[in-house]
Amino acid sequence: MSARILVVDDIPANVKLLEARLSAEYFDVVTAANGAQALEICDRAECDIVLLDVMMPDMDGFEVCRRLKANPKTHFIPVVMVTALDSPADRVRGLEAGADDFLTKPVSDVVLIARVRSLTRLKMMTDELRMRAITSFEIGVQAPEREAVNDLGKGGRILLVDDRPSSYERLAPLLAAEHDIDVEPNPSEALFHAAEGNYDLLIVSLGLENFDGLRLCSQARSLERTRHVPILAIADADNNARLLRGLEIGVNDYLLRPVDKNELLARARTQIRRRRYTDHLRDNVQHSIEMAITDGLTGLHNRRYMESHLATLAEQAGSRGKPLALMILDIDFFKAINDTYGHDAGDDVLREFAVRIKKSIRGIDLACRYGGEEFVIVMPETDLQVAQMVAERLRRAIAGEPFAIEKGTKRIAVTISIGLSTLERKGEAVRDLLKRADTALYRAKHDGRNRVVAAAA
Ligand code: GH3
Ligand code: MG
Repeated sequence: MSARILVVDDIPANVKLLEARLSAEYFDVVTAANGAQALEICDRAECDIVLLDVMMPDMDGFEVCRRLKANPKTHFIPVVMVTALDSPADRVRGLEAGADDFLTKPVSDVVLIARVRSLTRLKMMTDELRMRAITSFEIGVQAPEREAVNDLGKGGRILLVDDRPSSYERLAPLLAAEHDIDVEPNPSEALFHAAEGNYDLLIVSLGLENFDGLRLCSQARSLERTRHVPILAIADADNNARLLRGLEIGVNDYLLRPVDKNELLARARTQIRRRRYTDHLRDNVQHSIEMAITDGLTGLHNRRYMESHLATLAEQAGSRGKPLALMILDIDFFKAINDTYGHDAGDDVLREFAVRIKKSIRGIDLACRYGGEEFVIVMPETDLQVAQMVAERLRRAIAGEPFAIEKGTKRIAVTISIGLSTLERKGEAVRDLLKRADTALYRAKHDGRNRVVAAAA
């Protein structure tokens, strides 16, 4: 996993030093000698992470960072401030400007590489999500950039795992000023608590009495429900090795004791903001996946989904020696409904038809809109006899109860014809299964409609 790192510093010797260390670890390095240059490079999306000197003439690092984070095109690029200033107040200033992390000059090699690696992972993940979400932006789903730029990172749900009363009794009220905070003093309950609580941030003390805080972090990383929840570790100042280990296993950020109030709040906000942004991206991806497999009018699966899923179902049935039934349903004289009552009335009928289908099938059955007014239902573990019963029941559910149209002011009779087929042998092509159901449907139409016809074996 390699990334392109932008090193920004007005002193050439500093640039050279960082460049050499990063290159030795196979990172790709670009450099800028001032803030304006750095902004241009970021704007052209030519880097993954920025290492930013604070004290520069013209535009200082804080300002560069603020601008990067205010720009929807660049706000997701992780920024590490590299600074000789190391008071909590300086760090808070940087965090408020939106910095993701700090390195103190002189920069230790190990810490530099650990941080850059951890941010690279983060950046890769966000890029991947952004890329997948682009499709949904294109079809009109709101891009999360604007919200992300304006999110202050307050009002998050935080779980603090800390077994020292003297510590959590101080930290919890501080955090409660901006967030909803729960305290879990019992580390062996913490993972369960975290998985159940839908948190935006876990804060984990690494100095727990009888429990390895890092183990908890690593468990949280591997558990599905907590995998994406950011972790902020609180460590004792003398334990650098454990912190590095933590970063390797996926701890997102850390604080050293004694914990500075403002730094705690600023780091919590940064993590929560980032969490919301990636969540939002993830939702967009989920949404576009759903759109891609769902029919917009009826909410049933669409043809594309059915065709790929039917193949899987048929294979499963074949290999397990179970039956599989398929029916094609087609509304009778649907064109006449459109012609008489209008296209909207036709849509009402299609929607209501889908509702009745859903009511009459099992959870494991697969229903989809195959096209226009034609629907397909796939029924695993169902033989011909049962399938015929289900189809007949469905036919009656349609013919037996008129359909409401024009906002319920009118009711019209609707009937359907159904063609049925079952998997004949292991390995039979899905195409043939569909074909035989279609032929049966044709016969149902030909024989007078409003009826079920099973394909000849
Ligand atoms: P048959 O009994 O032989 O199936 O006759 P039919 O009129 O149902 O079949 P035909 O294929 O002639 O007409 C289907 C009509 O369905 C034509 C098309 O305009 C209409 N249709 C297709 N998709 C939609 C839709 O999404 N909404 C509406 N309202 N009508 C649709
Ligand atoms: Mg029809």
